[in-house]
Amino acid sequence: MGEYANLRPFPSITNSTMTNPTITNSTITNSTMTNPTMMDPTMTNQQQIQAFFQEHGYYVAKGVYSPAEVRELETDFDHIVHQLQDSGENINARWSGPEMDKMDVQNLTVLHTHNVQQYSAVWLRALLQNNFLAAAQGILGPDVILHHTKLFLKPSETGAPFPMHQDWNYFPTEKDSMMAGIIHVSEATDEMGCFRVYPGSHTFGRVGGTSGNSESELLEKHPLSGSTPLEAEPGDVVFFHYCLIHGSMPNRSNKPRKTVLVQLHSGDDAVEEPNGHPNERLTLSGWNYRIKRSVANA
Ligand SMILES: O=C(O)CCC(=O)C(=O)O
Repeated sequence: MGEYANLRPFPSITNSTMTNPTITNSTITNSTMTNPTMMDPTMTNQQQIQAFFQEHGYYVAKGVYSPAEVRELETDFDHIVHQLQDSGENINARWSGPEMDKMDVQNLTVLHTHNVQQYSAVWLRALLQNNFLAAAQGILGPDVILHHTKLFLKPSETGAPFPMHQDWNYFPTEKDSMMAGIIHVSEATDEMGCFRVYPGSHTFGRVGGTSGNSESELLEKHPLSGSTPLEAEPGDVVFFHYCLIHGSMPNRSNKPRKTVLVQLHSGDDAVEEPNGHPNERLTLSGWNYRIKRSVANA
Protein backbone atom coordinates (compact mmCIF):
# COMPACT_ATOMS: atom_id res chain seq x y z
CA MET A 1 0.00 0.00 0.00
CA GLY A 2 3.10 2.20 0.07
CA GLU A 3 2.61 5.84 1.05
CA TYR A 4 -1.14 5.33 1.19
CA ALA A 5 -1.00 2.69 3.90
CA ASN A 6 -3.15 3.24 6.94
CA LEU A 7 -1.85 5.65 9.55
CA ARG A 8 -1.81 3.10 12.36
CA PRO A 9 -3.96 0.30 13.74
CA PHE A 10 -7.40 1.38 14.88
CA PRO A 11 -7.31 1.93 18.65
CA SER A 12 -9.48 0.02 21.05
CA ILE A 13 -12.48 2.06 22.09
CA THR A 14 -14.26 1.58 25.39
CA ASN A 15 -17.26 -0.64 24.81
CA SER A 16 -20.59 -0.23 26.47
CA THR A 17 -21.12 -2.93 29.09
CA MET A 18 -24.60 -3.52 27.70
CA THR A 19 -24.83 -6.38 25.22
CA ASN A 20 -27.71 -7.23 22.93
CA PRO A 21 -29.56 -10.51 23.42
CA THR A 22 -29.82 -12.88 20.46
CA ILE A 23 -32.57 -15.47 20.53
CA THR A 24 -31.35 -18.73 19.02
CA ASN A 25 -33.39 -21.93 19.20
CA SER A 26 -35.40 -20.50 22.08
CA THR A 27 -32.34 -19.91 24.27
CA ILE A 28 -31.20 -16.37 24.86
CA THR A 29 -27.49 -15.89 24.41
CA ASN A 30 -25.52 -12.69 24.53
CA SER A 31 -24.19 -11.50 21.21
CA THR A 32 -20.58 -10.35 21.18
CA MET A 33 -21.76 -7.23 19.33
CA THR A 34 -22.04 -4.28 21.70
CA ASN A 35 -24.16 -1.16 21.72
CA PRO A 36 -22.55 2.09 20.72
CA THR A 37 -21.20 4.54 23.25
CA MET A 38 -21.95 7.46 21.00
CA MET A 39 -18.73 9.41 21.15
CA ASP A 40 -15.29 7.97 20.75
CA PRO A 41 -13.19 8.95 23.77
CA THR A 42 -10.12 9.10 21.53
CA MET A 43 -11.00 12.30 19.70
CA THR A 44 -7.45 12.69 18.46
CA ASN A 45 -7.81 9.54 16.48
CA GLN A 46 -11.11 10.69 14.96
CA GLN A 47 -9.39 13.88 13.84
CA GLN A 48 -6.59 11.83 12.27
CA ILE A 49 -9.14 9.68 10.44
CA GLN A 50 -10.89 12.79 9.12
CA ALA A 51 -7.63 14.41 8.01
CA PHE A 52 -6.48 11.27 6.20
CA PHE A 53 -9.89 10.77 4.60
CA GLN A 54 -10.13 14.37 3.42
CA GLU A 55 -6.72 14.17 1.76
CA HIS A 56 -6.86 10.67 0.25
CA GLY A 57 -10.59 9.96 -0.07
CA TYR A 58 -10.38 6.72 1.90
CA TYR A 59 -9.33 5.29 5.26
CA VAL A 60 -8.51 1.68 6.18
CA ALA A 61 -9.72 1.12 9.75
CA LYS A 62 -7.92 -1.94 11.13
CA GLY A 63 -9.46 -4.42 13.58
CA VAL A 64 -12.84 -2.69 13.89
CA TYR A 65 -14.54 -6.04 14.59
CA SER A 66 -12.96 -8.59 16.94
CA PRO A 67 -12.32 -12.19 15.81
CA ALA A 68 -15.39 -13.30 17.86
CA GLU A 69 -17.56 -10.67 16.16
CA VAL A 70 -16.23 -11.66 12.73
CA ARG A 71 -17.16 -15.29 13.41
CA GLU A 72 -20.77 -14.25 14.12
CA LEU A 73 -20.84 -12.01 11.06
CA GLU A 74 -19.43 -14.74 8.81
CA THR A 75 -21.97 -17.29 10.07
CA ASP A 76 -24.84 -14.95 9.19
CA PHE A 77 -23.16 -13.88 5.92
CA ASP A 78 -23.06 -17.55 4.86
CA HIS A 79 -26.65 -18.05 6.05
CA ILE A 80 -27.79 -15.13 3.86
CA VAL A 81 -25.90 -16.56 0.87
CA HIS A 82 -27.57 -19.98 1.33
CA GLN A 83 -31.00 -18.32 1.53
CA LEU A 84 -30.21 -16.37 -1.65
CA GLN A 85 -29.06 -19.52 -3.45
CA ASP A 86 -32.23 -21.37 -2.37
CA SER A 87 -34.48 -18.53 -3.54
CA GLY A 88 -34.10 -19.27 -7.25
CA GLU A 89 -33.74 -15.52 -7.90
CA ASN A 90 -30.96 -14.09 -10.06
CA ILE A 91 -28.30 -13.19 -7.49
CA ASN A 92 -25.37 -12.57 -9.86
CA ALA A 93 -24.58 -8.83 -9.79
CA ARG A 94 -21.71 -8.93 -12.31
CA TRP A 95 -21.50 -5.56 -14.08
CA SER A 96 -21.75 -5.11 -17.85
CA GLY A 97 -20.52 -2.44 -20.28
CA PRO A 98 -17.47 -1.72 -22.43
CA GLU A 99 -14.91 -1.96 -19.61
CA MET A 100 -16.22 -5.38 -18.59
CA ASP A 101 -16.24 -6.45 -22.26
CA LYS A 102 -12.50 -5.68 -22.47
CA MET A 103 -11.87 -8.17 -19.65
CA ASP A 104 -12.68 -11.84 -20.30
CA VAL A 105 -15.18 -12.18 -17.46
CA GLN A 106 -18.42 -13.55 -18.96
CA ASN A 107 -18.27 -16.66 -16.79
CA LEU A 108 -17.46 -14.87 -13.55
CA THR A 109 -19.96 -14.04 -10.81
CA VAL A 110 -20.44 -11.82 -7.81
CA LEU A 111 -23.27 -12.90 -5.50
CA HIS A 112 -25.22 -10.00 -4.10
CA THR A 113 -28.14 -8.72 -2.09
CA HIS A 114 -28.96 -5.33 -0.70
CA ASN A 115 -29.68 -4.71 2.97
CA VAL A 116 -28.25 -7.55 5.04
CA GLN A 117 -29.88 -5.94 8.12
CA GLN A 118 -33.24 -7.03 6.71
CA TYR A 119 -32.06 -10.66 6.97
CA SER A 120 -30.01 -10.76 10.15
CA ALA A 121 -30.07 -9.16 13.61
CA VAL A 122 -26.32 -9.80 13.97
CA TRP A 123 -25.78 -7.65 10.89
CA LEU A 124 -28.15 -4.98 12.19
CA ARG A 125 -26.09 -4.79 15.40
CA ALA A 126 -22.85 -4.64 13.38
CA LEU A 127 -24.03 -1.27 12.02
CA LEU A 128 -24.37 0.05 15.59
CA GLN A 129 -21.08 -1.38 16.90
CA ASN A 130 -18.86 1.08 18.79
CA ASN A 131 -15.69 1.02 16.71
CA PHE A 132 -17.55 1.10 13.41
CA LEU A 133 -19.64 4.11 14.43
CA ALA A 134 -16.69 5.93 15.98
CA ALA A 135 -14.76 5.68 12.72
CA ALA A 136 -17.82 6.73 10.68
CA GLN A 137 -18.35 9.68 13.04
CA GLY A 138 -14.70 10.66 12.56
CA ILE A 139 -15.51 11.18 8.88
CA LEU A 140 -19.16 12.32 8.93
CA GLY A 141 -19.54 13.95 12.34
CA PRO A 142 -21.96 12.88 15.08
CA ASP A 143 -25.01 12.31 12.85
CA VAL A 144 -24.71 9.13 10.77
CA ILE A 145 -27.52 7.94 8.47
CA LEU A 146 -27.64 4.51 6.81
CA HIS A 147 -28.56 4.63 3.12
CA HIS A 148 -28.19 0.90 2.32
CA THR A 149 -25.91 -2.11 2.71
CA LYS A 150 -24.70 -4.52 0.00
CA LEU A 151 -23.40 -8.07 0.44
CA PHE A 152 -20.82 -9.17 -2.13
CA LEU A 153 -19.45 -12.70 -2.33
CA LYS A 154 -16.71 -13.03 -4.91
CA PRO A 155 -16.39 -16.83 -5.20
CA SER A 156 -12.93 -18.43 -5.32
CA GLU A 157 -11.39 -18.52 -8.81
CA THR A 158 -14.58 -17.20 -10.49
CA GLY A 159 -15.22 -13.90 -8.63
CA ALA A 160 -16.08 -11.07 -11.03
CA PRO A 161 -14.31 -7.69 -11.12
CA PHE A 162 -15.90 -4.25 -10.73
CA PRO A 163 -14.94 -1.70 -13.42
CA MET A 164 -13.56 1.64 -12.22
CA HIS A 165 -16.29 4.20 -11.41
CA GLN A 166 -17.48 6.95 -9.06
CA ASP A 167 -20.51 6.06 -6.87
CA TRP A 168 -22.11 9.53 -6.82
CA ASN A 169 -23.79 8.62 -10.15
CA TYR A 170 -26.14 6.23 -8.34
CA PHE A 171 -27.32 8.22 -5.29
CA PRO A 172 -26.12 11.86 -5.38
CA THR A 173 -26.62 13.77 -2.13
CA GLU A 174 -27.08 17.52 -1.80
CA LYS A 175 -23.88 18.05 0.22
CA ASP A 176 -21.79 15.18 -1.18
CA SER A 177 -21.25 13.70 2.30
CA MET A 178 -22.11 10.18 1.05
CA MET A 179 -19.42 7.58 1.69
CA ALA A 180 -19.15 3.83 2.26
CA GLY A 181 -17.47 1.49 4.73
CA ILE A 182 -16.62 -1.99 3.42
CA ILE A 183 -16.79 -4.48 6.29
CA HIS A 184 -14.40 -7.36 5.57
CA VAL A 185 -15.68 -10.73 6.75
CA SER A 186 -12.85 -12.61 5.03
CA GLU A 187 -9.39 -11.38 4.15
CA ALA A 188 -9.13 -9.60 0.80
CA THR A 189 -5.74 -9.80 -0.88
CA ASP A 190 -4.84 -8.44 -4.31
CA GLU A 191 -5.13 -11.98 -5.74
CA MET A 192 -8.61 -12.25 -4.17
CA GLY A 193 -9.78 -9.09 -5.97
CA CYS A 194 -9.53 -6.66 -3.08
CA PHE A 195 -10.90 -3.12 -3.29
CA ARG A 196 -8.76 -0.76 -5.43
CA VAL A 197 -8.64 3.04 -5.57
CA TYR A 198 -6.97 6.08 -7.08
CA PRO A 199 -5.99 7.91 -3.85
CA GLY A 200 -6.99 11.56 -3.90
CA SER A 201 -9.27 11.18 -6.94
CA HIS A 202 -12.30 12.25 -4.84
CA THR A 203 -10.96 15.82 -5.25
CA PHE A 204 -12.09 15.71 -8.92
CA GLY A 205 -15.63 15.89 -7.48
CA ARG A 206 -18.55 14.70 -9.55
CA VAL A 207 -17.42 13.92 -13.10
CA GLY A 208 -20.09 13.07 -15.69
CA GLY A 209 -20.12 9.65 -17.37
CA THR A 210 -18.24 7.86 -14.58
CA SER A 211 -20.90 5.30 -13.65
CA GLY A 212 -18.67 2.53 -15.02
CA ASN A 213 -21.27 1.39 -17.54
CA SER A 214 -20.04 3.50 -20.47
CA GLU A 215 -16.85 4.96 -22.01
CA SER A 216 -15.37 7.85 -20.01
CA GLU A 217 -12.35 10.04 -20.64
CA LEU A 218 -11.58 10.24 -16.92
CA LEU A 219 -11.87 6.48 -16.40
CA GLU A 220 -9.72 5.81 -19.50
CA LYS A 221 -6.96 7.73 -17.69
CA HIS A 222 -7.55 5.75 -14.50
CA PRO A 223 -7.55 2.06 -15.48
CA LEU A 224 -8.08 -0.77 -13.00
CA SER A 225 -4.54 -2.01 -13.67
CA GLY A 226 -2.96 1.23 -12.37
CA SER A 227 -5.05 1.54 -9.20
CA THR A 228 -3.83 0.97 -5.64
CA PRO A 229 -4.94 -2.29 -3.98
CA LEU A 230 -6.21 -1.84 -0.41
CA GLU A 231 -5.65 -5.29 1.05
CA ALA A 232 -7.59 -6.00 4.24
CA GLU A 233 -8.04 -8.62 6.94
CA PRO A 234 -11.23 -9.97 8.52
CA GLY A 235 -12.65 -7.26 10.81
CA ASP A 236 -11.12 -4.33 8.89
CA VAL A 237 -13.33 -1.64 7.35
CA VAL A 238 -12.30 0.33 4.26
CA PHE A 239 -14.09 3.72 4.19
CA PHE A 240 -14.21 5.70 0.93
CA HIS A 241 -15.83 8.86 -0.45
CA TYR A 242 -18.42 8.45 -3.20
CA CYS A 243 -16.39 10.57 -5.67
CA LEU A 244 -13.27 8.38 -5.24
CA ILE A 245 -12.45 6.43 -8.43
CA HIS A 246 -12.55 2.77 -7.42
CA GLY A 247 -13.12 -0.80 -8.61
CA SER A 248 -11.66 -4.28 -8.12
CA MET A 249 -10.04 -7.17 -10.00
CA PRO A 250 -11.43 -10.71 -10.38
CA ASN A 251 -10.90 -13.19 -7.55
CA ARG A 252 -8.36 -15.63 -9.01
CA SER A 253 -7.41 -17.17 -5.65
CA ASN A 254 -8.70 -20.39 -4.10
CA LYS A 255 -10.51 -18.46 -1.32
CA PRO A 256 -13.86 -16.58 -1.39
CA ARG A 257 -13.86 -12.81 -0.78
CA LYS A 258 -16.69 -11.85 1.61
CA THR A 259 -17.60 -8.20 2.17
CA VAL A 260 -20.57 -6.04 3.14
CA LEU A 261 -20.53 -2.45 1.88
CA VAL A 262 -22.34 0.05 4.15
CA GLN A 263 -23.42 3.31 2.46
CA LEU A 264 -23.70 6.26 4.86
CA HIS A 265 -24.27 10.01 4.80
CA SER A 266 -24.35 12.77 7.38
CA GLY A 267 -27.53 13.78 9.21
CA ASP A 268 -27.67 17.21 7.56
CA ASP A 269 -27.54 15.76 4.03
CA ALA A 270 -30.14 14.00 1.88
CA VAL A 271 -30.26 12.10 -1.41
CA GLU A 272 -31.30 14.28 -4.36
CA GLU A 273 -34.77 13.23 -5.44
CA PRO A 274 -36.08 11.60 -7.51
CA ASN A 275 -33.84 8.59 -6.89
CA GLY A 276 -34.97 5.00 -7.16
CA HIS A 277 -32.14 3.38 -5.23
CA PRO A 278 -33.03 1.47 -2.00
CA ASN A 279 -32.78 3.96 0.88
CA GLU A 280 -33.14 2.75 4.48
CA ARG A 281 -32.97 6.24 6.09
CA LEU A 282 -31.93 4.67 9.42
CA THR A 283 -30.31 6.98 11.96
CA LEU A 284 -27.32 5.02 13.33
CA SER A 285 -26.12 7.86 15.56
CA GLY A 286 -27.23 11.37 16.43
CA TRP A 287 -30.05 12.90 14.40
CA ASN A 288 -31.54 13.06 10.93
CA TYR A 289 -32.24 16.77 10.36
CA ARG A 290 -33.70 16.17 6.89
CA ILE A 291 -36.40 13.61 7.55
CA LYS A 292 -40.00 14.78 7.12
CA ARG A 293 -43.32 13.25 8.11
CA SER A 294 -44.27 12.66 4.48
CA VAL A 295 -41.02 10.74 3.88
CA ALA A 296 -41.16 8.81 7.17
CA ASN A 297 -44.78 7.87 6.44
CA ALA A 298 -44.06 6.62 2.92
O1 LIG B 1 -16.52 -4.56 -3.61
C1 LIG B 1 -15.87 -4.17 -4.56
O2 LIG B 1 -14.83 -4.72 -4.93
C2 LIG B 1 -16.30 -2.94 -5.31
C3 LIG B 1 -17.72 -2.55 -5.04
C4 LIG B 1 -18.08 -1.28 -5.71
O3 LIG B 1 -17.31 -0.69 -6.41
C5 LIG B 1 -19.38 -0.66 -5.51
O4 LIG B 1 -20.30 -1.32 -4.99
O5 LIG B 1 -19.53 0.52 -5.86
